[in-house]
Amino acid sequence: MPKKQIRIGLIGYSFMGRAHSNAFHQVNHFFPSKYELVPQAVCGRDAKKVKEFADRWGYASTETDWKKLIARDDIDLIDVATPNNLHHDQVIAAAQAGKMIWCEKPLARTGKEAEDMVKAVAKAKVPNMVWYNYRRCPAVTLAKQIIDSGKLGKIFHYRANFLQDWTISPELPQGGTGLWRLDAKVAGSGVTGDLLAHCIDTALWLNGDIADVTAMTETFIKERTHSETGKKQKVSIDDACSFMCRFKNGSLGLFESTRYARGHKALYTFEINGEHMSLKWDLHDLHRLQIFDHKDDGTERGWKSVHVSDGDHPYCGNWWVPGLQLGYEHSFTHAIVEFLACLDKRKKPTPSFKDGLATDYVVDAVLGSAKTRKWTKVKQVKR
Ligand code: SOE
Repeated sequence: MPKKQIRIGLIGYSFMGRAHSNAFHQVNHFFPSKYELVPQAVCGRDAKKVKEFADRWGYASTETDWKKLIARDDIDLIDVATPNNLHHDQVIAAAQAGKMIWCEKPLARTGKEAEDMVKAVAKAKVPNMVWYNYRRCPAVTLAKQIIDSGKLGKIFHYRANFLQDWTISPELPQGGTGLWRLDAKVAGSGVTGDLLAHCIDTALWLNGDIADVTAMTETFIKERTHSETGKKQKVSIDDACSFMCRFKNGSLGLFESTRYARGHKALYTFEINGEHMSLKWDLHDLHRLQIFDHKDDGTERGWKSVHVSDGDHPYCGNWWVPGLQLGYEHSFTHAIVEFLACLDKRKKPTPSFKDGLATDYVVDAVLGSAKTRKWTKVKQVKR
């Protein structure tokens, strides 16, 4: 039977453009389904660079104006892999053109922007997904399955960190290609929207919604040269953020993120403690899930480190033989696998834009609380 083609128009071709493009190819090869993903066109402002990218990653054509890309009728799905300030307009235009949409995280710079995007896809009734890829690491998906089985019992604690160290030098400029994450106008916020957003998305998925938060943020380097203007300008992103929260299920949450933890490159860790069982995960060792089960025999009780690579572990059966581990890039492939499975069953894919909005509301509450120094309620999203 001929496959149903999904012709992709990618906007943006940097770090995430590569991560997504790699996933398109891997899905076709490793997770054959009734769909075939076709890299139809890629869009970026620099015609020469975008052409080089298209040749390397197998895109049939290029555009330098995203509005033209969205207007094309040979594109079924728009994949937004641009800096955060562009998500809002690109997503809304894509929805109005009736395209399916994938959007890089965070969905938007603020909850307000994300609300517009959620409304646009609801009105257009187009399938949508935010690239919160860490949900789709096999060990994290396994944690979700174990939690959903009820084996943990009542949940008491959830804690997560995302630690990096790449902005410690005061000489590092802010703004422009590669460094827009340091420019609040473009990024929306610093570590809260960039890194904690991942931790929040996973937490909402594993442990349910957050009711309220209390937070503190710090900007350690107050001024940096802007790479586009060449001028010293105030830094208005949060360099570090810690927050406490209450989940609606009664458990307590503790989150920390910084780009000033010397020695840590992308140390995303989470731990969940239940009445009977605890689970721990670490992005630097992402193919392992640590499990402590109090129901184990007393003499043999202890933390076990499960190498998540067996055929019956999530997604693993489609890859290599047991024992050969998967990495960061596979999480993007699995995100698409889930999207296609939902498309096939006419179900709404996740993480959806509504899920993205829920995370943006937590980010807003965290940043708001850091300013007011007060406990702040999180706006809730009906899902
Ligand atoms: C920041 O350094 C960053 O690249 C984030 O933007 C990504 O979302 C995260 O997965 C890794 O770190």
